[in-house]
Amino acid sequence: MSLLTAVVVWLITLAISIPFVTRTWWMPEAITDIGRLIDESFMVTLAITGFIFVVAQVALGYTVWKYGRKSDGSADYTHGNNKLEILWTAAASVIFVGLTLTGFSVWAETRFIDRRSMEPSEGRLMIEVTGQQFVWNMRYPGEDNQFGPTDINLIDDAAGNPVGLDRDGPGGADDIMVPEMRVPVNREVELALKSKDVLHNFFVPELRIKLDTVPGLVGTLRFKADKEGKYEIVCSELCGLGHYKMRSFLYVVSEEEYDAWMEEQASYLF
Ligand SMILES: [Cu+2]
Repeated sequence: MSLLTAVVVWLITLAISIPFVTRTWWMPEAITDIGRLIDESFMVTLAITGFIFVVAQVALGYTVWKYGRKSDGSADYTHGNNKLEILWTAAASVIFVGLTLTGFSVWAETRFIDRRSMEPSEGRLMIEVTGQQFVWNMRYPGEDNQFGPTDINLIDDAAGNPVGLDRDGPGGADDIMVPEMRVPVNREVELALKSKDVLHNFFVPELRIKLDTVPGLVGTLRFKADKEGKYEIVCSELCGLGHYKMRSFLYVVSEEEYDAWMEEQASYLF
C-alpha cells in the first residue's frame, strides 16, 4: 500500500513536470531584447526550483514507501535536526538572494527612469496611457513632441476627450488620442501610465512588461519591439464588472507605416 501511494506521488510529479519540459501552453515569443533576457532569467529560476521540486517529491514518495505504516513500527520519532535546518535555510537564502541579484538589472532596465515631468526623453517615442473602466486611452504628443495640459473639467468621454485635454493650452492642439497603440519597429518607446479611476494593470505578454496604473501616480515602462505584428494589451488587475473586456492592441509596424498613420491621425484634427 505504501508503495502504491509513493508511485501515485511520483506519477503526479511526472505529470506536472511534462508541460514545463515539453513547453506545452508556453508563453508567447518575446519581441524585445529585454523580454528575451527576462525569459533567460525565468528559465534559470524554473530550472533551479524545478529541480528542487522533483527531488523533494521523489524523496516524499520514497519516505512514504520506506516508512509508511508498517507492523513492526520501524520509524523513529524525531525532535528535528538543527544541522539540516541551518543547511536548507541557508541554501534557500543563497538561491533567493542570488536570483534577485542576477535578475535585478534586467527588471530595473524597463522601469527605473528619471521621470519628474511629462517632457519626452531624448529620442524616444513617448506615449501616455490612461486606464479607465473599461478602456485604454493612448495619447501621443503630436508633431511638437509635447503633451498639452489636461483639466479635469474638460473630461468628456462622449466627445472623445477621455483625459480632459485642453486643446487651447500650450502644445495641446496637435495631441493625438487613440484607443490603440501603434509604434515603429526598433524604436525606443517610453510609456507614462496613468489611471482615471481605479487600479488597472497594463500588460503586453510579448513585451514581458506589466505595471499597475495607479490613480494620482505616473508609472513608467520602456520597450523596444523588434518584431512587427499585432499584440494584445490586456488589463490584468480586476477593475470592475467589465474587466474581462478591457483590452486593446499594440501594432508594431514599419517606420513608413507609422508615419503614414500619424499623418492620417493628425489630418483628423484640423
Ligand atoms: Cu482595468
